[in-house]
Amino acid sequence: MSEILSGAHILCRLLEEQGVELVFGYPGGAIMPFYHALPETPALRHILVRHEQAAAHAADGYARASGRPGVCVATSGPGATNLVTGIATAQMDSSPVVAITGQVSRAMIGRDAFQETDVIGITLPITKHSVVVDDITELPEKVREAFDIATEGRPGPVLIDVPKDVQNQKMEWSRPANGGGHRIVESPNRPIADLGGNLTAAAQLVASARRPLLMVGHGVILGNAYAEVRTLAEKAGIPVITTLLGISAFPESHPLHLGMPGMHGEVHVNRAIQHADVILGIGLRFDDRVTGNTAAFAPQAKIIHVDLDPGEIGKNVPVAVGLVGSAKDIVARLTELVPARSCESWREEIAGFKRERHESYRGDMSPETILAAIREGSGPGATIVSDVGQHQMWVAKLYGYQEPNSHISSGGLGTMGFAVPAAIGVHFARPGRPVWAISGDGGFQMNMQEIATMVQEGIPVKMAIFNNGYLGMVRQWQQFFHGRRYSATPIWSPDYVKLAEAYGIAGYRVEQARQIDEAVARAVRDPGPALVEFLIEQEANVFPMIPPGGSLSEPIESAPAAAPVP
Ligand SMILES: Cc1ncc(C[n+]2csc(CCOP(=O)(O)OP(=O)(O)O)c2C)c(N)n1
Repeated sequence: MSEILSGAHILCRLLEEQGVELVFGYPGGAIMPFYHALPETPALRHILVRHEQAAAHAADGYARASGRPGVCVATSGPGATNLVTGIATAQMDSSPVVAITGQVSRAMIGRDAFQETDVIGITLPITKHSVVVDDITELPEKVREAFDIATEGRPGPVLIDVPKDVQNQKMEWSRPANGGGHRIVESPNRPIADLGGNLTAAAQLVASARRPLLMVGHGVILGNAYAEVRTLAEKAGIPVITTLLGISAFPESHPLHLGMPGMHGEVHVNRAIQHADVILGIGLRFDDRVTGNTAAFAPQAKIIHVDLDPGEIGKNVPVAVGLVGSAKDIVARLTELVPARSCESWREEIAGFKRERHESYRGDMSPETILAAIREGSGPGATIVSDVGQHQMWVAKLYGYQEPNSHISSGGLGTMGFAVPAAIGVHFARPGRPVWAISGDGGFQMNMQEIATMVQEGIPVKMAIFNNGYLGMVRQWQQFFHGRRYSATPIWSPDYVKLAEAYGIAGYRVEQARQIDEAVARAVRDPGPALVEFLIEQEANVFPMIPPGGSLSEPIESAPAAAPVP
C-alpha cells in the first residue's frame, strides 16, 4: 500500500525502518516539519535535551552501551553547531551516531539566510560521512546509506542535513517489501582469507616470544571480542593491558590483567611494555597518551597490530605484522595457531615491577574509598560513565570493572561535560540497570542543565561529583610544569544539594568518609535521578604520571618541587 507523504514523515518512517526507537533532540525553525511529523510515529520516542551538545553525547552514550546507532536531531545554525563537540567526540571514539540537522530551504542556501550554517563544511572533518538531502527522492537512499556507513566496519558519526523545503516536499511512499532495511552489523567482517601469511607470522612471533603482552583497546568492545581475547590470553599465558577505552574488555580480577598503560598508567604496566619482546595490540590506535614518546616506546618489542581500519596499521608505531579485520575472527584464528603455555617467569618478572600505589590523600575521602562504595552500593550490572580530568583517571584505574563494556568515557577527544548526557543515553540502552555519571566540579558544570532532561523524562541516572574546587587535572599540570601558577583553575561551584533541590531530585553532600556508604545507598535506592557531591582533597594528584612527550620509562611518582615557569 502506498501513500503520499512529506519528506519529514518519510524521514520518521525511515528511522523506524532502521530500528530506531529513540531520538535525542531540540527543535527549531528549520527542523519544524520533522517535529510536526514525529508524533505520528509513536514507535519513535523523543527525548528533549536542554542543549544540543547533550543530544549528541546522549546518542553517543546510547550507541556505546547498545552497539546500535544513536540518533540526535537539531535545527540549522546554532542547533547544528551545538552538536559539533558531540560529533567530534563520537568520531574520535568510533561511535555510530547519526545526526540529523534541519537546513534552510534550498532557495535560501548561500544567501546568509536566518540560521544558515554550512554544517556539512563544518562537520566534514569530524564525521565518517556527511550528506545534504537535495531532494525528497534522495531521502530513502541517503538515510539508509547513513545508517550503513555509521555502523559498518569501524563505526563513526554520520550527519544528514535536510533543507526545510525538502522536509515539506511530498512523494509517494510505500513500506519496503522486506519491512525495512534495518540490520545490525555485530561483527563487521572484512575478508580475512588473505591474511594467511600474516596470521602465521603473527602466531610464530607470539609462540617464540619470551615476554609477550596483549594490549587491548576499544576495538575489542566494539567488535564484541571479549571471549576470544580471553581465550587467547589464557591459552598463551599472556598478560593483558587495557587502554582507557579498552577498560572493561577484560575482567580486572583476572590473574592475567595488568592494568592501564600510558600517561597515568601503573608503573608495572609501563615497565612491562618497555621490557616486552612482542606486543599484540588489538583494536587500539597506540595514541600518544598510551605511548608517550613513540621513539622510546616499547624499544625491544615487535608489534603485531590487529585492527579493522587499515589506516591504523603503522600510523603511530612501527608494526612488524599488521592484521586487518575483525578482532573476533582474527583473534580466534590466531588462538588456534599459538601453542599453549603459561609465561610463568615473565609474569613473575612483571609482578616484581609492581609498586605500592602512589596516590596519597590528606583525609580519608580517597577516590578509591568512594569508588569502592559506588561499586558495592550499585551491585553488578552497573555502568560507570566518566567525565574528563583527574577523576576520570581514578575512575579508570580504581573501580575494578568485571563486566564487558561497563566503563564508558570520552577517550580520544577528552570532552569535559560528556558524562552526564552520555549517561542519559546509556540508561536507555540498559533500562533498569544502574548508571552513574562521575564528573569533576568543572565538567559537571558544563552540562548540569541536563538534570532537567532527567526529571522531565524520568531518567534515574545517578550523578557523582568529585569536588576539589579546581579544574584538577589542569591544576596538576600547573603544579608540575608551570611553577604552581594556578592560573584560571580555581573554580567556584554552586551549592549542589540546593541545586538538586531546585530540580526536585535527591542531593547529598559527603564531607567525611563515614557518610559515603549511606549517601551512595540512598542515591541508589531513590527511584529517580540523584546527585552525590564528594568533597575530596583539593590538591590531590594522579600518580604516576609520564610527562607529556616523555618516555614510559620515566614516570613522575611524587609532586616535584616548584619548578621554574617555562
Ligand atoms: C571541553 C573541554 N575543555 C577543556 C578541557 C581541558 N581540561 C582537561 S581536564 C580539565 C580539568 C577538569 O576539571 P574537573 O572537571 O573539575 O575534573 P578534575 O580534573 O578536577 O577531576 C580541563 C579544563 C577539556 N578536556 N574539555
